[in-house]
Amino acid sequence: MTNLFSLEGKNAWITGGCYGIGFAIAKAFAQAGAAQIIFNARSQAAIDKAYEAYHAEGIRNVHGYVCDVTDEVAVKALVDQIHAEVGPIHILVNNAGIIKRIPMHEMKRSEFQEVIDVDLVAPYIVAAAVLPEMMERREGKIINVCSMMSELGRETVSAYAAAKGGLKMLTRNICSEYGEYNIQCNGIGPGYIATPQTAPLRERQPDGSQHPFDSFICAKTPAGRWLEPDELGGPAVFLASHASDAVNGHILYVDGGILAYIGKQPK
Ligand code: NAP
Ligand code: GCO
Repeated sequence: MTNLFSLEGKNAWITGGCYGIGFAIAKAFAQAGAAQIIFNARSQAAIDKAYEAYHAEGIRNVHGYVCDVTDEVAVKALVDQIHAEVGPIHILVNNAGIIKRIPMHEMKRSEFQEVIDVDLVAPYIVAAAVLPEMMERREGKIINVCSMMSELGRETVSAYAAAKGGLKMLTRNICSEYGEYNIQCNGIGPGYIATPQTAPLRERQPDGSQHPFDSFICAKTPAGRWLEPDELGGPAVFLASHASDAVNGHILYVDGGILAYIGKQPK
């Protein structure tokens, strides 16, 4: 029986795969045998730093490109460059994302728009750019990195929740529109993961005490802890592999049970 979870012979593009969740997913893909790993960032400095991190992990079949995922012209040009320099794109992970934590009534329209552009419009831009080759090949995997905020709201993250909620439905619509081409588009919904994006929510208070939000999330997670980026690797490999060929339009929540749990009663 062939290894359904193998990514051998597959090239994978993880947007924003320099660190955090994207880097963890790329590592897992490499461990699953991916042929080539492709990532991008907005600066060459970030690319160079990421190469060091990949090489430190022994991953050398990796290709980094400077590209802002909100720039449609640059994304389309990068797809052509990847085809010329690396080969086909079998797997796309729309990972790149930002968050702005500002009360909605205080948020500038430009700030709201920036979050929407990166977290919702860019996944559309990048997916639309890689779909033609997947359609022609009649095979492809698209994984959109959603969020707890694809299902839940909270104070100060209105733009992010709107984007991630939209990304859930974009995932389902790509599934609906392109399933006939043997393209599977699913979402992965991380819970609360210890990355630079959530570092402000875990910072020690001036008196050395736990950040209130840190305590809150530990109480909301059955395991009583933040999750690590590497814990997303296995679920991402599943969604990128033939093991999930019959899974389409699904958001796989990797949240340690947050969505199932009312939360630990305060002592
Ligand atoms: P992170 O540590 O802030 O990393 C985000 C990555 O996206 C960075 O590599 C960043 O590169 C890149 N990026 C941002 N805007 C970009 C743009 N316009 N063009 C190209 N690259 C861009 O975030 P993370 O925690 O790893 O999160 C990764 C994804 O998971 C995001 O979509 C996030 O919303 C989602 N997520 C995170 C959590 C969590 O708890 N951490 C939970 C659920 C979902 P730069 O260095 O250039 O900024
Ligand atoms: C926040 C966090 C979350 C996480 C993630 C949860 O401010 O609540 O940043 O939004 O990033 O999206 O799944």
